[in-house]
Amino acid sequence: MKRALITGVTGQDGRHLSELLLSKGYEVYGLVRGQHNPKRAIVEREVPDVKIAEGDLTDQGSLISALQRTQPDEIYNLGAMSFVTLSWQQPELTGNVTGLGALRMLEAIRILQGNNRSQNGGSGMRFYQASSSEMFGAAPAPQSETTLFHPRSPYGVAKVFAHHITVNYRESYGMYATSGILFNHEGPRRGPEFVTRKISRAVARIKHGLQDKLVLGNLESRRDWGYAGDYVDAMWRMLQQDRPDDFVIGTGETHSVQEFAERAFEHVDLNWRDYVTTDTSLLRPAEVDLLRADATKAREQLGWEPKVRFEELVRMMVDADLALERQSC
Ligand code: NDP
Ligand code: GDR
Repeated sequence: MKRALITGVTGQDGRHLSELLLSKGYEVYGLVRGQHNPKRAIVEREVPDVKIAEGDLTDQGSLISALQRTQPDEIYNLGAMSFVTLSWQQPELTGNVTGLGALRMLEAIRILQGNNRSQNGGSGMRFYQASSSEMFGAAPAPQSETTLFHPRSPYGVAKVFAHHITVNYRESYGMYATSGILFNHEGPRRGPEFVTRKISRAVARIKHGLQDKLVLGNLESRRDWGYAGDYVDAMWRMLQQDRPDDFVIGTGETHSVQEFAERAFEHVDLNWRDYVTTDTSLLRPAEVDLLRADATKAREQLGWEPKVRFEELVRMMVDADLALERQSC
């Protein structure tokens, strides 16, 4: 039986990936930080077969101990301070967790495995780094594996560091270290601080009479939005390749924040214009205007394609929030 360790198991992707790996027969360990982490209960409820391993990406020793205890074949480094807006308020913490956290996990693997250049050979631990389309930032679309990075936030900069250090450990030590450059992916498990979930939740609450308006920031920015359940499958496929590599994952479609809001309100027979207002305090110091993936390499080499498209994603999220909010009525 294969063993996997997932950092960020309490997050959106961590829970989707846990379900996927458990369904494939893996023994799954999830790294959880903190003394009284309220998200731990969510993991225990939604994916009870995940075994919890204590640890924090800012604590090198805890990562070495977690690897020693769990002896994983595959490590998925999904843990991060992942909210772009907050990264301007807490840039150092973002660099520490999102950037240096990846380095610490790579160091933990290197220390435990030694510099034996066992790029795969079947024996080494395989490492997956959760890289992001935010690394592209202001780079022209469509963005692929060969597009130059131009990050626009402390978060994007931290992810660029994590990405390059992953490539560097692969080249320096022959480690099996792969980086998945994923474009935005969403779903009912998305945190409420992100714009798609903020919209779907507000639409549901407005429909149920629990809220009367929705305040947003930049309506013009465009994102390549896919479904998280599809994207964790791409992560797993990457670590099944003979050789470590980098892959862009996205749908190839791009839509504005306004379009997302339009579709979401339409789904419950409301007009977005009657409810949405904007507030300049929600604008970012530097924005990423346009993201659209060129995921040709993933399609050809991994056989990966997104199953859920934009319209279905919007409906799925609104329906899930309608059901959730109904309980509070
Ligand atoms: P979430 O914000 O939902 O989850 C982030 C996870 O990181 C949480 O489990 C959180 O734990 C954990 N974490 C935060 N700080 C630490 C720390 N110091 N030590 C250990 N774990 C920590 O993110 P997603 O699931 O959406 O994303 C997963 C990864 O993929 C992230 O790295 C994100 O940056 C990246 N990514 C996401 C994309 C997306 O569209 N969703 C696209 C591209 C990349 P806790 O619950 O304790 O806070
Ligand atoms: P993003 O996601 O920054 O792309 O990062 P987010 O949903 O936060 O923003 C997307 C776009 O929407 C605009 N926007 C708003 N955003 C938020 N959060 N709240 C608002 O009220 C609002 N109004 C407009 C933003 O300006 C932006 O243009 C996500 C995260 O998951 C990262 O961790 C990940 O790496 C990238 O996706 C790919």
